Amino acid sequence: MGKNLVQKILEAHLVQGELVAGKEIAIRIDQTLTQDATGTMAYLQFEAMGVPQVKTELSVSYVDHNTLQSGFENADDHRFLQTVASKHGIHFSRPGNGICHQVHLERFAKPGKTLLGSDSHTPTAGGMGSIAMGAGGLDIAVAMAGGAFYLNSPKVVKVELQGKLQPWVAAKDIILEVLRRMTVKGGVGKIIEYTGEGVASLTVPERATITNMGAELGATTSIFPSDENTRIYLEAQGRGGDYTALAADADATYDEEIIIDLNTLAPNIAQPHSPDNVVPVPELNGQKIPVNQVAVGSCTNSSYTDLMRLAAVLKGKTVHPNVSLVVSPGSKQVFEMIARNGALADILASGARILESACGPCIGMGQAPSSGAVSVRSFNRNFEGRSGTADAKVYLASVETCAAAAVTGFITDPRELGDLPTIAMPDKYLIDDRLVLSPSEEPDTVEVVRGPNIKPLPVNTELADALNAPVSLKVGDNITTDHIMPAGAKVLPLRSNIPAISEHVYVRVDPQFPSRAKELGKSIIIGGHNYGQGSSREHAALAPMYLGVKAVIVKSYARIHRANLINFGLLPLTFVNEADYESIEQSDEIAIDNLRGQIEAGNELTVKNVTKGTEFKVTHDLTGRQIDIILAGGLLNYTKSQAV
Ligand code: MIC
Ligand code: SF4
Repeated sequence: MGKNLVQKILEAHLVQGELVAGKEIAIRIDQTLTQDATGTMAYLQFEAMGVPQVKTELSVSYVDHNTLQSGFENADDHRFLQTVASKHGIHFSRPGNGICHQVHLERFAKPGKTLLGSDSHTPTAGGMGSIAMGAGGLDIAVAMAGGAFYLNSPKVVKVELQGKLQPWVAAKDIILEVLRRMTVKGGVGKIIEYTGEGVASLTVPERATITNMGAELGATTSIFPSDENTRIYLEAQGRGGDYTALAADADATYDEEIIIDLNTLAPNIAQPHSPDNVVPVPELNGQKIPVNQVAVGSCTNSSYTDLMRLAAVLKGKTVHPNVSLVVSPGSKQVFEMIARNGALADILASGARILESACGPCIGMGQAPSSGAVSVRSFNRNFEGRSGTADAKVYLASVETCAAAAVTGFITDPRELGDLPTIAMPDKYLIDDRLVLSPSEEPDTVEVVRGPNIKPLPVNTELADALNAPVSLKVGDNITTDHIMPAGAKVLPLRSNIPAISEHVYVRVDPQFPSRAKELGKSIIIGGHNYGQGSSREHAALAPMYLGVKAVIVKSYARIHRANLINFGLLPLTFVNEADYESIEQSDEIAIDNLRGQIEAGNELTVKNVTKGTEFKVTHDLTGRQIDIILAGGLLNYTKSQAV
């Protein structure tokens, strides 16, 4: 029987298990990437493992999130990251070089390789034909130390692209369409594989826009075949030697199938406050929705052609007086190319505000919109409050739709702008890797520099025999890690200081949460479906652990967050009967007797609601290995116990 591309690459990397959907497998990781906001923890964890040099083919440490230096913290972290990378065989991409996913695609990603990154948008490299996945920092540390990555063997969804995109309709509109159909939880446990005649008309950066935002489906990752366009892109990046052709067999089978007709696809837009709240732009066109801010950039949409298209629309025009247009090029390569060819001058002349090549406004690092503002962004997430302004209304769209809003001041169908400027991918990109530092050839002489903001990693204790704890918080469906552990300019500098950052856990949902959790000593959180969607930040598990949260009971989980809970020894439980969610209230006393015994005995546990005098069932859905990790109080304790 023919194989799909996902099966081929996973099989070539399989070190344990069988490719049966839902069953745990372990795979070899060829490449890792980290970014600064999750990287400090990942490298502290790597150091704790005592492995002198990374064992991967390539590991790169990027600085792109915490680049706003309003105090010493971020700059100190950068120094730590630079020195720790140099010592342990890791390449270091200096601040200013660009967003990890964009730079990795340009300079390092290879077809057929596995890439694990401490950032949920690592699937960007799926546009190059890599199996690229996001994970918590601890999983990256293990992979750098040569350990396998464990995951549930995914279902594979075929998305067949038929026809060709029409003028002003972009790759972004394709992924918005997939989100509209599958929703933010539709991809959990699945890998999305793109096929069909429409693939050939998409360049690698366009494919990367699609695989990048596939993270918002909750999917394990997304992937495109490696074909002639991949070869052309790699040649243009001076990396022709990295090319290999890869595709599914003609008779490959899939678990699910979706067909998208590109000929009839219209520009799409995701409305506040979820990436799947998608409508075609023409539906909003007549409403004349005034726009206050337009932001172009992020790892989703800031390639060379993206910014060239923006420049072409803006050329000779002025940004609407009510709009603040901010632009952050995805990488130094893109930034320098548009600076040298004059496109940057057209963007500047129109009145745009230019930021450095970094995540910036996407993670609330500056450029928070005004109160109640409408912000149209070429980014991938529009979760409430993520922009830094609690009541801002953030829409997500293509660069073309962003450009149309910037010049008209309203949400506008870009097809109204007239003729589409033709922008081709360059034959040769500007190649200058001087901002990527190679690791030291004399690692023993490198001293790792630690600023005062870097605090030791808190470690959990073994799981207790019984759990008796009140509910410290009850939340609903689709809770994001931005709800649990907010980011933004004020909180992000505390990423390497768990005691300090834990003061911000859940504050946007309930400002009293951190003090209440601490006062209770130990507690349980109750949640709905798709709990922990969004980012890979392990702080969303680590900081609640620090505040005494022992277990989470929800209707369903997002993949990365559930894995992070297990890694830090927090019990991830799921209601057997979803109706039991209704009967629990905040402050109810919950008890699980013979906890260790029950976990080892089977998948189902009996939980008592002592306050209500009722009982209900939950499952843990842990594999044998995960049970051992939970009993040990997390992956670090487990790894230590294995080593003895
Ligand atoms: C995000 O887009 O939410 C982030 C910030 O890049 C996160 C990582 C983090 O929180 O540091 C992600 O996507 O994993
Ligand atoms: Fe950075 Fe935004 Fe991409 Fe996250 S989604 S890596 S914050 S640009």
